[in-house]
Formats: sequence, structure tokens, C-alpha cells
Amino acid sequence: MPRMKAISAAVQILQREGVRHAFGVPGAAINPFYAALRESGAIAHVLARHVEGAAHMAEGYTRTKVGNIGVCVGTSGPAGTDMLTGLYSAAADSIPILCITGQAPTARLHKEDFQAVDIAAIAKPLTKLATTVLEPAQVPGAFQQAFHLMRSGRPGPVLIDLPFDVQMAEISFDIDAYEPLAVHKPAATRAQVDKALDMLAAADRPLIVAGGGIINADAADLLVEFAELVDVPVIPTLMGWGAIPDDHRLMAGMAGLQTSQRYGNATLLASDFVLGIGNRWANRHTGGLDTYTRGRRFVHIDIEPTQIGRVFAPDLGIVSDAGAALERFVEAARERKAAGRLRDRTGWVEQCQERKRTMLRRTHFDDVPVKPQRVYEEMNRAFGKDTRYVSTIGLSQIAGGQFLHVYRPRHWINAGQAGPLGWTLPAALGVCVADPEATVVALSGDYDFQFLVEELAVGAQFHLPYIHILVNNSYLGLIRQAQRAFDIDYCVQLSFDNVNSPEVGGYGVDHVKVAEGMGCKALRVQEPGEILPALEEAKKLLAQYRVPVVVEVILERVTNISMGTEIDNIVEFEELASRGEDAPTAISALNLDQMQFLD
Ligand SMILES: Cc1ncc(C[n+]2csc(CCOP(=O)(O)OP(=O)(O)O)c2C)c(N)n1
Ligand SMILES: [Mg+2]
Repeated sequence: MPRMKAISAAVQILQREGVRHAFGVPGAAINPFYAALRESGAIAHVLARHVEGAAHMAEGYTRTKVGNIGVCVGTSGPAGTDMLTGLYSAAADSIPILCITGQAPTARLHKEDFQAVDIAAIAKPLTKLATTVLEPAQVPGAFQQAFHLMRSGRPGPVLIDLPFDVQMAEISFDIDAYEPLAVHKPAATRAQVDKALDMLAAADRPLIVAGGGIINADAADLLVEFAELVDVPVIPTLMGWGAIPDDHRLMAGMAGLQTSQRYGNATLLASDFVLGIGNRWANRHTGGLDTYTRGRRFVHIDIEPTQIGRVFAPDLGIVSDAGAALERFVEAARERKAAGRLRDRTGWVEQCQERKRTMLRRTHFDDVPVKPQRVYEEMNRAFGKDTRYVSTIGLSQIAGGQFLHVYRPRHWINAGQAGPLGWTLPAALGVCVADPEATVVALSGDYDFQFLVEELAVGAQFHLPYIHILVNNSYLGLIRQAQRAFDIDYCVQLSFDNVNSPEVGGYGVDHVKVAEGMGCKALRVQEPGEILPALEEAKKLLAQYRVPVVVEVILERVTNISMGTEIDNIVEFEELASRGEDAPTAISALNLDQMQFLD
């Protein structure tokens, strides 16, 4: 049996489990891992500038491709605590990442050694497993178990903490005798699926709510096939966006309090039955549960048994992997179709389409400073269907969710539940590593951009080219808007006179200089007509220099974006679209003069 350091066995297992990239920041307590990584030569390492950045890169990497598991690495003490936000964000969105930390030697763990912190205890509620491995011979088993857990059931992150002496100790290990553990995923039975289909058949205005579980299960094609078979419109959640293309006739829009369309909410409110698959009834999707559930029946399909009934009691709950359930749904629906047992849904589908055509918000504004809505209109013009968008939180992300278009799974990469500021930039870098050929477009407000801005240097150093749309209102815009309820505008302003950059006109940070200082390219846009040319120029710069390109659009300082506390009470702050030219890049082009509002 080969003898080797326990940490070399760990690196061999990473390789065997399919890991080809890692994101991290070295330190003394994790140097044995870096030595083993160098020796192996099979795993490329991206050196982050902040350990939180490494964790978000790992998330972006996982979220981009089926089967990917992002690995983030840090030393003992503050490196682990820096990565907690990434663990939280990954856990919240059911994303597997593996976080590996160094630790003080076992004999000194309780002596308040330099940078010795009980990271496993701290990370426990954020992970499927968080463990400090105390026995060197347990290192292979810990990694084997980690991959098993990350891939089984509801996916999620794992943290493995390795004391220095444990990493260095010699063990017997033979990678040829190593086998990844079988992955466990519950599957719906035919009887369960038939019951759900009977309920769907009894409904007059049914909908499918498609969650991120469908994307995790790589089952978007099955979803579309099933929806087409039964001819039932689909409302994707924020995490499920892209599971059905925005321009599909059965794509009914998104529902929710913020990242939603007027037609999505109206369709949900008009429905009498909802089949939720791989979703979790997030509160930004449902709003008040009375409004959301009144007058309709629900089936909830989730891979995690304890998710059923967590938010509200469905009429039927089924524990299943979304893909396994959809396979059965397709099979059963085909049989019902062949037997002529499926109902004609034409009328209901047409009503949903009519709402999608007519209940639009205006995007075409010519104001200077630019109104944010116009930015998304120009992005729709500039970026094709294969664009992978990356965003986290803020008015920027919310308006992006309302106005952008997504056509493919894993092309809206968003920290849905945790919404940590700073996430966008490093996550976009992780996306670039996972799919170097992709057009990656990140979307940030100025504050999100500034949060982990040092990671731009990583993009320049490692040639990870993407376009970063920076919508600058010099405000913590979302929080400013929320403070209207308190009648304050307090601690949310980012404006100041920059003594070095009078040209930013009191907007504070000179993002162009910052980006250039980091080795990236940057353009600043002040007028609506300049946006599209700048986006085209950014594509050229990207191709030429292979570094991140920032396009900053100076926005008007105060724009309130449509949102509310109930899905039947979303507040609109701008006038709505009343002619085709008000929303020229809306998915279903307005029927110009024949517009009939349904609300
Ligand atoms: C770590 C963290 N702290 C605070 C928040 C709360 N928060 C959400 S959006 C936001 C302001 C975002 O400002 P910006 O990125 O400029 O976007 P804008 O809303 O102006 O478009 C804040 C502070 C958060 N999401 N994450
Ligand atoms: Mg802002």
C-alpha cells in the first residue's frame, strides 16, 4: 500500500472526484495542502485577493456547470471566518462547495493558539458537514463523505478543517482502491405523480412553479417537455429562471415582490392550481401567504423531506429529485395524451400570453442622468441568448430581474436567498473559470461593486474576461428606497467630492480609475444613447485584452423600482408602457396601438 502524507491523499481524492480548479488564499497552516497541490499539478489554483472572494468564486464555478463542485481553500482562523458568507450563500441556494481550511496542530487546539478558532463549530449551521479531522487516517473518509453529502439529497456545502499535523502525517492510501460513494436522490413514484396529475387535470387554470432544483437536477429540458405535453404555463422562481426560455409561449413570467413582472404576478393570482417543483416558496416569491395561497391548491415536490410544509402546507407533498419526478411526469403525461385524457388548455394559455404582451413596464426613457430601466433595455439589445448573467442584490439586481431576458439554465447566476453584497464580482470570475468560452456579464450597483472590488485584480492576473455593468446611483439604492417607510434617507449616501476626480461630479468613487488601477479596462457612460456603443466597445476590449471590462453607467440618483409587500399590491413608481416603443425589448413585443390593459 502506498504511503503518503494525509494531505496528498486528500488532493488525490479531489482529483478523483472531478476537481480541476480551486480558489483560495494560502497561509502557514494550509501550506501542506499547497505543497500537495503543487506536487499533483492536476488542479489549477486561482489566487483570490480576499478569502470571501474565493468562496464566492467557488459558488460561481459550481453554479455554471452541471456536476461542478467549487473548492475554496484558506488557512486557519480568519480565512475560515471570511468564507462563512460563501458557505451561507451556497447553503441557502442549495449549491455544493467544498471549503478546506488549515488548522493549528491538534495538540494546541485548546491553547488559544495563533489563529486557532473552532471553525467547524462556527460553520455547522451553514453546511451539510463541518468537521475538524483529528485522525490522519480519517482524512480520506472525510473527503469521500464530503463529496457524497454534497451531491446527495438537497445539495449544499461542506467544510473540512485540517490541523497542520494531520495534514503532514503519513498514512497508507491507494487511490486505485478509492471509489466515490453512490449518490442518494429520492425519486417520485408513479402513483404519486398520477395523484398530482389528477389534481392538475381537475384545475381550470393550472401553473407550474419551476425552482432552482430543476436546474440543479439538470432537468430543464424535461420541464419544458412536460409543460408542453400538458400545455400548462410555467412561472420560474428567481433560482429557476432560465429553466424555460423567456420567449417560450408557456413562459408566463416571474412572480414575486421584487424580481417579477406584472404579468407574472397577475397570472399567478389568476391561477387555481400550482405544481411547485424544486422550489421552496421563498418569501420574496410568495409575499404574504394568504394572498399567495388563497383560492388555489398546491402540490409541492422537493428533494428534501423537511422542506415539505415548511412554509405552508401543500395539498400534496412529494419527496423527489426534480429530474426524477419530471421523468415520471413526462412518462405519465405522454400516456394520458395518447389516451386523449389531457384537457385543452388553449384558452388559459392565451390569457397568460395576453398578459405577457400587455402588462409591461416602461424601459425607454431618454433622461440624463440615465434612468436604470434604459440600461436593461440596452443590455437586451447588446447581449445574446447565450449570455451568462451574474448578480446578487440591490435595485440593480431587482430591475435586472424585471427587465433582462434569460433563455437557458445556468444563465442567470444569482445569490438568491443570502444576497451578500460583493458576491457578484468574484462569482463572475468563478463563472469564467468554469466556462472560459462564455459571454459573462455581471450586474452590480456601485456598493455591491465596491464590496469586494479587489477581486478585479484576480480577473486581470488570471485573464478571466467578463463585462461588468456597474449602475452607479451613488446610493445604497435598495435601502434608500426601503427607508421611505421610515421617512429617512440616512447612512445610505455614497456621494462625496472626489478630490482626485472632479469629473465624477460628486458621485464619489472614480470606478474607472479603480478598475484601471487593478489592471482592467473601464468605460464610463453618462447618456442613454452612449450605452449601446459602450457595450459594443466593451466586447472589443474584452477580446483584445482578455481582462474584465467595467462599463459604468451614471444613473439618476433616486429611482424607485417597482416592488411591494404583497404580490397583488406591487407599487409602480414610473408610468407603465402604453405603446410598443415604451418597452421595445420586452419579450412579447407590444401590439402597438391595440394594447388592452387587463388590470
Ligand atoms: C453584506 C450585506 N450587507 C448589507 C446588505 C443590505 N443591502 C442590500 S442592497 C444594499 C445596497 C446596495 O447598493 P448598490 O449595490 O449600490 O445597489 P443599488 O440598490 O443602489 O442598485 C444593501 C446595503 C446586504 N445585502 N449584504
Ligand atoms: Mg447604488
